[in-house]
Amino acid sequence: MRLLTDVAAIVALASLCAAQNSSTIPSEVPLYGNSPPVYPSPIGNGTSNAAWTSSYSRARALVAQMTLEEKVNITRGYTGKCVGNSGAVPRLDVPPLCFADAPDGIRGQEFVSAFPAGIHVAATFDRDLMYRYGHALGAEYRGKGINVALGPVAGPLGRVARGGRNWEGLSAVPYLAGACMGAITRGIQDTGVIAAPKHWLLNEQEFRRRESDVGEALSSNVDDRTIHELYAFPFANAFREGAASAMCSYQRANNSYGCQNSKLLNGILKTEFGFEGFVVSDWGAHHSGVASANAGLDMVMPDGGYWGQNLTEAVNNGSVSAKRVDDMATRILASWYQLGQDEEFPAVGVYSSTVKHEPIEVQDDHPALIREIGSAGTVLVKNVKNALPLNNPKFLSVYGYDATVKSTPWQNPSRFGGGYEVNFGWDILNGTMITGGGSGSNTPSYVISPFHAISDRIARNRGTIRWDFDSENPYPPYFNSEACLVFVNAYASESFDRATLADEYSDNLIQNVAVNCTNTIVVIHSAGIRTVDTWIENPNITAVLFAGLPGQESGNSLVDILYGDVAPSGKLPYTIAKSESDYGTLLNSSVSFDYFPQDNFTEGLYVDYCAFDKDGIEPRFEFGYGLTYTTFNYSGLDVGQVAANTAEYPDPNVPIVQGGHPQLWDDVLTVTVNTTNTGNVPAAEVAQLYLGIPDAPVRQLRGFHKIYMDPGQTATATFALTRRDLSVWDVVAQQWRLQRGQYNVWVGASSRDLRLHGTFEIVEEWAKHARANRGRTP
Ligand SMILES: *[C@@H]1O[C@H](CO)[C@@H](O)[C@H](O)[C@H]1NC(C)=O
Ligand SMILES: *[C@@H]1O[C@H](CO)[C@@H](O)[C@H](O)[C@H]1NC(C)=O
Ligand SMILES: *[C@@H]1O[C@H](CO)[C@@H](O)[C@H](O)[C@H]1NC(C)=O
Ligand SMILES: *[C@@H]1O[C@H](CO)[C@@H](O)[C@H](O)[C@H]1NC(C)=O
Ligand SMILES: *[C@@H]1O[C@H](CO)[C@@H](O)[C@H](O)[C@H]1NC(C)=O
Ligand SMILES: *[C@@H]1O[C@H](CO)[C@@H](O)[C@H](O)[C@H]1NC(C)=O
Ligand SMILES: *[C@@H]1O[C@H](CO)[C@@H](O)[C@H](O)[C@H]1NC(C)=O
Ligand SMILES: *[C@@H]1O[C@H](CO)[C@@H](O)[C@H](O)[C@H]1NC(C)=O
Ligand SMILES: *[C@@H]1O[C@H](CO)[C@@H](O)[C@H](O)[C@H]1NC(C)=O
Ligand SMILES: *[C@@H]1O[C@H](CO)[C@@H](O)[C@H](O)[C@H]1NC(C)=O
Ligand SMILES: *[C@@H]1O[C@H](CO)[C@@H](O)[C@H](O)[C@H]1NC(C)=O
Ligand SMILES: CC(=O)N[C@H]1CO[C@H](CO)[C@@H](O)[C@@H]1O
Repeated sequence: MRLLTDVAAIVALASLCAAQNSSTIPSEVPLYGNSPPVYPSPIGNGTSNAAWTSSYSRARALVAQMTLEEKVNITRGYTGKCVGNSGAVPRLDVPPLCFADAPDGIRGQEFVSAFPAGIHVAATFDRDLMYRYGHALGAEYRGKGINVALGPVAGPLGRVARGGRNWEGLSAVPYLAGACMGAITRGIQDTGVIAAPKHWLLNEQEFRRRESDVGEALSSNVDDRTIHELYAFPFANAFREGAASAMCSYQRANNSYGCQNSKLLNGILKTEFGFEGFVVSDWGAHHSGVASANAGLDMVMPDGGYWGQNLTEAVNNGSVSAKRVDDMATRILASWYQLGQDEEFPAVGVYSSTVKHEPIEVQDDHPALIREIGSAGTVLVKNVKNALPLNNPKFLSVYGYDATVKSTPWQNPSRFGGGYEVNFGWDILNGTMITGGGSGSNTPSYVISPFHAISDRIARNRGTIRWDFDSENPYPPYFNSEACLVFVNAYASESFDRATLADEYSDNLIQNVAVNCTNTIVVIHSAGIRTVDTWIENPNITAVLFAGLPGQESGNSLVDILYGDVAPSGKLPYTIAKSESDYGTLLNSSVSFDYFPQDNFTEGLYVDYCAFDKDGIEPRFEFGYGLTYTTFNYSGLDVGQVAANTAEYPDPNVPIVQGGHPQLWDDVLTVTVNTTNTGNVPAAEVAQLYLGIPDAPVRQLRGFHKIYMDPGQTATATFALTRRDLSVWDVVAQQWRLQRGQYNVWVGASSRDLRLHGTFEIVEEWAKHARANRGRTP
């Protein structure tokens, strides 16, 4: 059989008997990009490690007993209790698997926690908190009998400043996003729950992300190097940590839909990354039967899509091989065994809120962790006149719609952050924001609002608090008040991109308070970038906190910082520009209204601070920036050397395992630096390492180390750099390549606050020998 190209598959929309021939594409269809065919689909073999080998042999034994109908049955979804329910094989005691949202807490259930959103976790720059976050989330999923947690998210990465789902993801900087993806995945899976990193791949905006009556979904057209060094990069960490599932995406890539793109699924995911788990479609992202099966999709959700009985027929008539369906079933069951879900996995405890049921409480001690992450991810960007920490205040004024829980956020009982088209943002009716909207929102069992937590502190001190949540121009001012706290937010949701990075109502509110209050402290809960230039230089605005999307302990996390019980240690996971236009073509989503909208990622590797560095644009607050209540000194940069015998490419004779070539993860260079707390309060610093790789952006984050230090204490930050961290993707060799030549190393407190500089060189063997000989004294 001639294998169809992916483009043909898309154009012959959604038909299982899809075009077998690219000549069926109507000549008027504009072809901007063509996704290279990669067939056949690799057969999972469990060779990554002993655990997978055992899971595969058990899965194969079970699949061998199944009829074709039974195998096909477990590759599809059914309506049931969960957001997704896979088909079962009752005859062999294979249960349905329960799939649920969201990446920051189970949505729509009672007695669950609302965790901080992904972008907030990234802002902690703390690998230990990332792991504990994943572990706590996983424990809640497991407690509710949910087999597959739909997350974590590295797609969107955050290419588009106004992207509606950037907050579900981690950071537009692939190294930081990768560290989070790895730690969260390991945390989730250590509880026996399958993680499904999403959305694979190039899902960077909401506008035209899906097909509709105005045309097909947009096509993300991205070059091979950028795919590897930017968009696939953080996913590799999740696969390296054993992620047993992956969710393919809605949009197209080079005109081929994400869930039938053989280059992305068969090629990069299952061949290069050696993925042993199963690929599940995003909900309704199925566009063809034969094409998606052959391109590497293993399970369709939430129903049968173009599979079901059709897939059985396609096997019977040879359009899809029996081996491919065996592989789908084997991958699904091997993942189930791999996470130990065949033994003592709790029964599904997911219920509709309108049905009386036994409560299943899974919150455990997670509120303390949520509170800790909430403050650790809060970023202090301005602090003058010793505004913060507050010094045991007796009188505070609190302003703004975002200070308190208001109205009925449970209008839609399944999500606090609002859903899809609803603007739960700055509107004065909506109250404080702890997460964003859509499927990535969560359902807190309670919310500690900023006003609630501040009131508690004031009450303990027999003080006074005054408030006005509703006015854009609060009046009168309280001249006895020691500080005026203004709360605003910047909302985003799945299904639409943001219309602005800063709304006028909130900016007016802040300025109106500042007119009459010389100690105005601004707190912004934002689902991503929020510009501040209208008022940031106003001298009456003495402190500004980016409080992110902190989850249910929002107020407690905040007062820990305001009152100085915890010194701020969060760093911005994105760059805040002075003006929205500074983001250039990466401000907005694609605005193409074509039937086949095209989005050419012509900026390549230059997103976020790399774009600002390249174009010489001074940001307001750069990636990695964040103040605290003390100061740090950097000294003693020690840049080691890459071992003399380190080859340019990983050894081709070493087999690929899940996560890619294993040598990519070898530490090849260790850099250390000393940091000293030179101020008066204990605090944590995030030492950041930026690398200048030859023939790459001038500086890229390739290490961070968060260390807590008492006043006067010196600590050593250590950065272990892997082969991948030092490599570029060689599009000709189709392999990661260590560059030859001089590398620059900067260590500092942000992507622009670079305190120390060093270099090292990787030279050709022959050159190195020549040099060594020259240097030798006879
Ligand atoms: C095989 O079966 C599928 C599913 O019914 C159908 O769409 C396709 O046209 C068939 N192909 C052939 C060559 O008969
Ligand atoms: C496929 O294309 C070739 C020419 O490129 C044509 O001869 C053949 O008939 C086509 N087959 C189908 C099934 O359309
Ligand atoms: C995308 O790139 C293709 C190929 O270079 C070009 O023909 C097309 O005009 C570009 N589309 C847009 C919307 O820029
Ligand atoms: C898209 O096309 C570009 C240019 O030919 C290529 O480098 C890249 O690998 C392709 N990606 C996919 C997913 O097909
Ligand atoms: C397919 O799965 C459904 C849903 O779990 C189940 O009711 C049905 O019995 C399964 N069919 C077969 C053939 O096992
Ligand atoms: C197992 O699959 C991986 C990924 O496709 C492949 O690289 C490897 O060669 C396979 N190993 C064996 C023994 O077939
Ligand atoms: C099978 O294919 C037909 C025709 O393409 C489609 O209408 C149907 O939804 C498909 N799915 C199932 C489960 O039958
Ligand atoms: C500031 O205070 C003065 C009175 O002292 C009042 O007239 C004015 O309206 C106030 N401005 C705002 C914005 O509240
Ligand atoms: C700062 O506050 C003082 C006192 O209310 C006021 O006179 C001044 O105009 C304010 N400055 C700004 C820039 O709002
Ligand atoms: C961004 O989109 C808005 C409409 O949503 C449009 O008015 C504006 O011109 C766009 N800006 C850029 C830089 O494309
Ligand atoms: C770094 O700090 C440690 C511990 O204080 C100290 O022993 C070491 O000499 C310092 N290294 C440099 C290079 O300053
Ligand atoms: C629950 C609630 O009050 N929701 C409101 C949030 O704001 C939008 C307007 O932007 C209103 O339509 C909702 O009713």
